[in-house]
Amino acid sequence: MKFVRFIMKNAALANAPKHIEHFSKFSPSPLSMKQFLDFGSINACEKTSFVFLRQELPVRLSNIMKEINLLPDKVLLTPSVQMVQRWYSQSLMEILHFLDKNPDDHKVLSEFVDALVTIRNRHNDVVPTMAQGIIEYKENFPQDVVTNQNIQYFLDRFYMSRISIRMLINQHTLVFDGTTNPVHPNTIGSIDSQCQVGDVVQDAYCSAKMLCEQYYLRSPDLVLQEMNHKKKNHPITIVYVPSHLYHMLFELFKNAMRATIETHDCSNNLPPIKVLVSLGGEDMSIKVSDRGGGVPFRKIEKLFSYMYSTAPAPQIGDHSRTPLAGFGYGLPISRLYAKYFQGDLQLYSMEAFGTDAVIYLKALSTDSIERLPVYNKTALRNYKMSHEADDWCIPSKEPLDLRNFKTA
Ligand code: W6P
Repeated sequence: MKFVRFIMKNAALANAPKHIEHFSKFSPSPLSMKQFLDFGSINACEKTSFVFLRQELPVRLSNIMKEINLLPDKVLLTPSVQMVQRWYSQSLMEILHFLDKNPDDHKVLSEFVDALVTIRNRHNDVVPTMAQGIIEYKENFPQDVVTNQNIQYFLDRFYMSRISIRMLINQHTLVFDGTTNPVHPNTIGSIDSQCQVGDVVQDAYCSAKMLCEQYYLRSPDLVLQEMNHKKKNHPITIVYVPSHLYHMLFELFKNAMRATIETHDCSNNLPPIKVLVSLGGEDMSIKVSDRGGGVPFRKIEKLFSYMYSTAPAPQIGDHSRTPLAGFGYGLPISRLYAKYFQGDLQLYSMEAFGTDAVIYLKALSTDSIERLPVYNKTALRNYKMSHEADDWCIPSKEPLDLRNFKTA
């Protein structure tokens, strides 16, 4: 019986490429914060959301599946990446089942919610599984610059696509699960229309502080300041997904705390982590400043590299590494969360002193529009390119011997 199911499932997946071909010809449709809120407010219409998602989800899935196929074979053919690819095919086929269903049938709508929940769970471990794929590639092939660049380019787009697909699924399942959320009247799905930035800073700091104290038995203090340009002394709020903001801040605090403690090993007083939240007409910016000794400029880009930060999982009983920051995909994925709604995350470090990490978000919900990868000729070219020589000289290690240039 298990065997029969296995055969049937693979037969169904065999049809996937033709659907991917079709749906990848459409560009994803980025939604604004306002559109997300409209789907879930008074005129909330589950039918409209269903009809939109049964088209949009296949488009977003197919667009990124075309890019998975552009990965170098050494990466594409690893067992982990193959597994992720099957999950995507499976999920695509499950959504396509709804294309010929009647949107006025309540049973169809509730089956759709169930299907989305199943799909979301299937993809829970995509990030560690892709990381395993990178490890498998690194173990079996010598690294080269071109493949590394391709992987960085791909994973940024792939994880951004994943963030956006999960956002769509979360909004639909949260808004239409038949319950309201009376505790937070301002939240619609995962969006808070009055997200108090200072509160999220405090929450993320507290969680990082607890982790930090478990390992180092102490932690730096937080000094939080707000600068609200229009409404002086009013708490700063934005329309945003608090869980995304929390994710970014938690990551920055872990890094800032580790750096602070490890550079003040023998000192009794730790310099505090200073956070400045600033709201202007266009930007809402959050600066997290530590005095943790900084990072040399040359190494800043590496902090965002999937390749550099992919290390084999620590062995059981290996206590040599702390769980507090610096491993895994925390920083690159935090930057994707910031970019997802047209923001950014940047590091400004001064070696020997400390680091400022700045999160830039849009102050206006009308500017907060999804930033989505699209599979097109330009994307295709970016995978094919950069096999050529660089157009900047390689600095020589040896001093130039000027005697060779002496005229007779
Ligand atoms: C550091 C390295 C780092 C990364 C991200 C955020 C803060 C910090 N501080 O030393």
